[in-house]
Amino acid sequence: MNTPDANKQNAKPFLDALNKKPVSRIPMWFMRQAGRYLPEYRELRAGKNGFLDMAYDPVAACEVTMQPIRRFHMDAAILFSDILVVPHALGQHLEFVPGVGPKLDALDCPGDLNRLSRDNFHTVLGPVYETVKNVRTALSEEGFDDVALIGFAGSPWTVATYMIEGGSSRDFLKTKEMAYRDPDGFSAIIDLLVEMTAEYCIAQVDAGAQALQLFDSWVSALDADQFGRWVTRPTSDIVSRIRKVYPDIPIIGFPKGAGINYLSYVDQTGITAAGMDSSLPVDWAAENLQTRLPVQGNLDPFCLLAGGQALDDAIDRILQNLSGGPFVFNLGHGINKDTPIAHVEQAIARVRGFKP
Ligand code: 1CP
Repeated sequence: MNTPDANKQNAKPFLDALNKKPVSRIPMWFMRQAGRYLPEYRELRAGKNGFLDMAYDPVAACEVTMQPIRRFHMDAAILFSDILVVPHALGQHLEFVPGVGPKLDALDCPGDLNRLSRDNFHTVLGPVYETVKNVRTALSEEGFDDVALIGFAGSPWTVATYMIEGGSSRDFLKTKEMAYRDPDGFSAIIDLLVEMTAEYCIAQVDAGAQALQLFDSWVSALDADQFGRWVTRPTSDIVSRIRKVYPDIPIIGFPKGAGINYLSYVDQTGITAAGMDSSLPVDWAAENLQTRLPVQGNLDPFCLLAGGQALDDAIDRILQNLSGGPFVFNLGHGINKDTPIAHVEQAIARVRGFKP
């Protein structure tokens, strides 16, 4: 029905903000919004063998993606998957060990790349594309016409750290050593990730993703020169490859902890919007980033965990500085699993009730 009301319903504030259009409300979603802080997630997870099983189950993964939408009516759903499905689909052994985290069969040198193969890449990732289709159907059938679906991937540097360290790391010693000692060899790993990450993102858009986010969680480990080489350049390559196929797809870059390197990153990568971690001062971001492109962020997830007056104050500070330009409210990193639901509700009410 083409009434003015129906038109209004079809607007998606999240996509409008990324396209620098006027918004009917400040769009918001939370990184890791589907996850262990939700009782309905824990319940579904308990019936599955493990995290990967759930990520490769298009019905369960769709259900989990929809949980925070049904409960909170966030402005964007983010595909439930993980950045490590890319090395997994290249044939690297991956498991998520409860209480420990991801474990991979580490690459000790660039020559170990020959253990990997791209032959089954899209077959392994087929269930993820199926999930994307299922979520689009669910959003539409359940009347969430104003909610957009975000697809995502890890950026090459961050994914390479897991492939080389064999799991989470504090100092990324093996990865940094390889990058300094054998930059050409390390480049071969990054270049493979550039190519496959771009293909993976394009396939998610083919399946129905309406925006993409590139997670680069561990860039604070790099000096400015290495940042240019292993973060800015590969991200820019991925963005151009995606744009050749989908010139208008919004791409959010999230180089967590980039600090002053955010400036070269937003200038040189071609991303649509910058995801900001909590360490960026919002007045600096308003002046130096938001004047160039839409920004997203950056409430400290631990402030959300703590709640109370500090939470309201932090939200007001962010909104006072950033609501005047293109902006998506989010956390500065993933939500902590011990966050009370009541604090999430408090944050949403504060953002929704904000009058500039
Ligand atoms: O036991 C569980 O339920 C598993 C916990 C979990 C979840 C919920 C993992 C394991 N991954 C995920 C989902 C996930 N991961 C999403 C889903 C969408 C959402 O709701 O946001 C996304 C976008 C990610 C991305 C991801 N995975 C990143 C980048 C963002 C970030 O948090 O920095 C990284 C680094 C990972 C690796 C990862 N996945 C899981 C673990 C325990 C880790 C290691 C984290 C670390 O090294 O500290």
